[in-house]
Amino acid sequence: MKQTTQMLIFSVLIFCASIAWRGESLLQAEEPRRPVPVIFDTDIGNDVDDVLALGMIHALEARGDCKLLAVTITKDNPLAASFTDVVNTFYGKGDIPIGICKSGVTPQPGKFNILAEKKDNGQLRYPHDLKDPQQIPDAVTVLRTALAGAEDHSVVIAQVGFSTNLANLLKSPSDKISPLAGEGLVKQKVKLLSIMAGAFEKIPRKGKLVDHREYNIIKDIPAAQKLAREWPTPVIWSGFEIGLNVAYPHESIEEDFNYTSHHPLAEAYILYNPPPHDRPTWDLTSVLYAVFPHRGYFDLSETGTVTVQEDGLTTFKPGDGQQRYLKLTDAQRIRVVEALVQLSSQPPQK
Ligand SMILES: [Ca+2]
Ligand SMILES: [Ca+2]
Repeated sequence: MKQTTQMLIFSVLIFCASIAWRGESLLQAEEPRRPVPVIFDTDIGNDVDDVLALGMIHALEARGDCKLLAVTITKDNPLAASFTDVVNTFYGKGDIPIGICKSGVTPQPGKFNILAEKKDNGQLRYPHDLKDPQQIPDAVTVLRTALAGAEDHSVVIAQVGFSTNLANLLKSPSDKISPLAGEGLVKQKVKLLSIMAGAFEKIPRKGKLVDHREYNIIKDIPAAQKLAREWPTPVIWSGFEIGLNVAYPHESIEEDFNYTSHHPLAEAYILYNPPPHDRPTWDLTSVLYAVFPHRGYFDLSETGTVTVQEDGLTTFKPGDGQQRYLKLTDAQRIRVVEALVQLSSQPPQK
């Protein structure tokens, strides 16, 4: 009998220890102070997940969860900036600073940024005032200004395009915006980089699991290498596999955006790849983590470092380092889809 009791106590102890260990391994971040200051760095126009992600940020801002400081763009076409201004203006935030880079990368207008110039009866369908390419500031200037004006260790950057702007920020010298050079400024102001790029699992293709050289990486490999090597704050990577496993239900596009006769998110989605297509939610996952890191939407890998190979493959090595990647269970996937749908389709505040 005594032995049975001892066994029981031992089992309970083991159980508690395993819970504690599991709690540790699943540990999410602390609740951030709200509103979380966010910079959105995007290649908007190359795919439509950037647009839904920007809509989400505006919904989160309306709820007091985040504050959008600036949008910087790595698609080298001025309509990307104009269309960003369209979306910001639609949500009542037409004065948010927008910057762009001159990189020559993906210079084509794309399928939906042309909505910025769409007219009905001679009037712009979507009013906005960032139209002249000469008016659009340089991304690094916009990034440095936003960071210089922020509280120390507060800013979360969601990078959902190429690493061009953030690599250029790291290289930037001190100037009249800040006495700190790029890396020092980032170290002082940025809390977290939440980035959609790379792949940390093999991806199914034609019935096989294969290495995936992810688009945001391969479009500017030197910049991605510099970022992975030198970025001085914690980095959370949302690999290709995460958004791929969380498809945006097209019924939402058909049903949730009809509160207005023209909606820039729904029209962009339809121009890009119309319902019944369920688009993966790559960029949205990085925004969700950026603002709700503590809510268990995702699990995290152990800490380590990400290396970007010459051919664009990303590899993760556990150990010292401030980088992790997102992981997702089936139960989490169901929660994440609902959160993304409700946030992207939330109407602007009156
Ligand atoms: Ca504007
Ligand atoms: Ca993107």
